[in-house]
Amino acid sequence: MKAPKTHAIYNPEYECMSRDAMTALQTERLRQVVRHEYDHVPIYRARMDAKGVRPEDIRTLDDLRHLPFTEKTDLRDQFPFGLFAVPKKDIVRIQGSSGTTGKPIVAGYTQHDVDVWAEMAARALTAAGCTAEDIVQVSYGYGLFTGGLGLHQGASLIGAMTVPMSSGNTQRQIMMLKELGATMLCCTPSYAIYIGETAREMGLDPHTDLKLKAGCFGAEPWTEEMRMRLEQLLDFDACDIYGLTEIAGPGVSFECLEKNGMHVNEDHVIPEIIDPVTEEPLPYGSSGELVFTTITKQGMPMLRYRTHDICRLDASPCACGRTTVRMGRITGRTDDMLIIRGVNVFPSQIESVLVSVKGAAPHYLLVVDREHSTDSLEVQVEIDESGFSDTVADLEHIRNEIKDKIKSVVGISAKITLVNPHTIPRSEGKAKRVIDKRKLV
Ligand code: DLL
Repeated sequence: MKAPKTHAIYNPEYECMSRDAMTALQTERLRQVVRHEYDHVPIYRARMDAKGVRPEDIRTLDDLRHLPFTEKTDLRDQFPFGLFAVPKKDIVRIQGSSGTTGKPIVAGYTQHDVDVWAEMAARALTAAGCTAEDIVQVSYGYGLFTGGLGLHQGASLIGAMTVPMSSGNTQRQIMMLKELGATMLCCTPSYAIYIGETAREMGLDPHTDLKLKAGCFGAEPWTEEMRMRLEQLLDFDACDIYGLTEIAGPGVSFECLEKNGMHVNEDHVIPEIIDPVTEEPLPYGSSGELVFTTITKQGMPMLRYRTHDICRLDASPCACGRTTVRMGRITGRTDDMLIIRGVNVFPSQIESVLVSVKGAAPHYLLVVDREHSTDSLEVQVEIDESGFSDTVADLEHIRNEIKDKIKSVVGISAKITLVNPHTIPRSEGKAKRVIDKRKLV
């Protein structure tokens, strides 16, 4: 049941600021955060010194380009507390996601950071039509992943009835949607499609049996075709929402019901688009790599964090009245990170598992597919010459060890196919490690 389009705004003072006022606010906040990072985080001080940049050199937003970048590998190398800019006792929350090897990356939040993030999520939910009258079923995973807790905090701040379902157990999800009369659903878009398809298979008619009016869907790339399918399956409005652990979870940017790009919470983060090769900033409208600087975070502020997500920024006016710049859909990545069932997966993590398993060779191919709206991962791995002569029982043991380790290091189940030595094609250049057969529709 689609609700009438609303243009309610959670915090118009900031979301509808004039460009001049926003620039002044961002500049002031940027100067403070740069000074704070320089004084409290040794790697930022070292990098700024190496570039010959002092905090007082940052006077305008154009000066951002003089600051050093931050990479996911920095979070891994400084794991767990090296990037904290406040004493550990001031950190009240840890969230995390996968890093480029088995080691996770973590982000620390002060109470202020948690409150800011909750407001960002509340802004996103409000933009999708949520009010205190609503019942919000949160079907993102709860835990270190920011999806569940992020939307939960946002919905609670609005005063909506919040249902912390977490992900999984789809029939039960549907029973709760129906029995509680949830009006909003939040989960990954692929899971939402699966919920919609399962509800149909269970004989439910979303128009009469469910009360859903809208939802916030993100954490993985999706397309306009997927939106159309999802909206048709569940008979509601599906809005895109973006975020990342390193900056803040869901709510860094979000779509309003105009569905024409995601409004960036610019009073808290400054977005840039850069050319991933030259690392030079690109003007609005160009497609390139998205980079964020946080300007209100205390626990672990980030200067010029390279997301490796590719998109465009659009500063044209939006009919909703918000004046914040909008991000287009994420159209790809500049690195090899895959998102499989909402989990960030780097081929190097799988490789780190394979080298630790006796009898497995580090020659592998990841085959990613999507069956019935659910992602699947097959890891084809060569057994090494020594493993090859082994018995069937030994091969089974190798397969199980790889499967268990991948589950514990990467966090997802994979099908393991052992193949004969020298059968995975070798490449003279960059090895081709991934075949992604998923069509996003
Ligand atoms: O995925 C936070 C989140 C939770 C966002 C729930 C939206 C909803 P991470 O696990 O750190 O955080 O993964 C961040 O996921 O760099 C993108 O590559 C991808 N991503 C997140 N949102 C979107 C989106 C959460 N709307 C990484 N569209 C990011 C495309 C997205 N990709």
